[in-house]
Amino acid sequence: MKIGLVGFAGSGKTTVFNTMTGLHVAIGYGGEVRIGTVRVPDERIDTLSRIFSPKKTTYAEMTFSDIPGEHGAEKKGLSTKALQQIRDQEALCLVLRDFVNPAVEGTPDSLRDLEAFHTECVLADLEIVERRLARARKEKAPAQEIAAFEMIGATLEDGRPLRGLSAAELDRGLLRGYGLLTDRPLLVALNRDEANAAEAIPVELAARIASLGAAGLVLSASVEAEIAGLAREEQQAFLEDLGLHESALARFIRSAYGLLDLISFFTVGQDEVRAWTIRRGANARTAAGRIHSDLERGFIRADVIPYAVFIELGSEQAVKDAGRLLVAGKDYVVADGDIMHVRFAV
Ligand SMILES: Nc1nc2c(ncn2[C@@H]2O[C@H](COP(=O)(O)OP(=O)(O)OP(=O)(O)O)[C@@H](O)[C@H]2O)c(=O)[nH]1
Ligand SMILES: [Mg+2]
Repeated sequence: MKIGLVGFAGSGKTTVFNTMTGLHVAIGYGGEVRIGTVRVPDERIDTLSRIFSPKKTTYAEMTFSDIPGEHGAEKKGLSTKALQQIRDQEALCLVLRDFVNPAVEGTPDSLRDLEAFHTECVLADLEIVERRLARARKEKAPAQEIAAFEMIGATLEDGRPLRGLSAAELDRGLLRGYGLLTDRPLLVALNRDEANAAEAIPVELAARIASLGAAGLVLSASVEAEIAGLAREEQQAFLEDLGLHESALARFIRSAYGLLDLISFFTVGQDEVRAWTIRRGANARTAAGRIHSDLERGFIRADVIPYAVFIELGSEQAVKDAGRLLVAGKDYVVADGDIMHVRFAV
């Protein structure tokens, strides 16, 4: 999962990046895009790894890109370069400034900044869609395709994000390759002073986040970046002082998995215990394809043990003996925590 940290200059993107990755990138203005990968903590993987003692334990990963808020001529919208960097991401995390930054003029107004970011995304998308529509008309594309792009254009003209359209309303196959920004899943991180670190998102802002089809989360990046740099045992006490129970990364991951509707399944053995990430609702064959395309193409069946059943009975053999191994065909809908063994032939 590739997540881009975006937002206006001085909103704290680099500080959030350090909070999430535990890295110590120098904060300040501008700079290059930085990339950092973190493992998605999962106690189930810790447990499976203890049981199997594999040569290798692999957690799911999340890659953060810190994208400088570079603006084009006279600050009229994001620059072409910044837009391209944002389009490359699978999901976006908009960092909103809710603290006084002496280097940035004016008092913080996170609702205004959210609106401004959304508008920039809408305009950037509209430009692409209008160009695409003009070409489709000129080339006499199928009426259905033209109608779809007209509907997309009208949605954007209306100021609505494309992510709000259901699969029935919009065939996303048409959008592939265009990198439309308002169709990207959006997480809004309200970055504030440590005194308010545990306070909820203001009602009005929360409502706007919801109407944009996004998810919101609060953090206090500068202090949480320091905490992220401490030894694990020390972190908890500092978090509790702020009124928090979990690290910013743990909260972020939970929000992101919820927003993107992601779940994990596992593969186990003496060589490797590993977590894989898929969309909820994916079937066994699609899940097999996450592991390797050969497993998807040559899929025969999957032997599935729900994590809870495995823990209850203690070993794969005990699960088999108890007749609780699930033999899953290609259409089986994978559940969070399924331990899968894919049978395939190529
Ligand atoms: N009080 C407070 N200050 C913060 C917080 N997060 C960041 N800052 C400060 O805000 C300033 C800008 O932070 P950066 O992380 O460099 O912001 P940025 O969004 O990466 O800025 P650009 O890369 O220039 O777009 C720094 O002085 C940070 O210490 C926060 O949660 N609270
Ligand atoms: Mg920065």
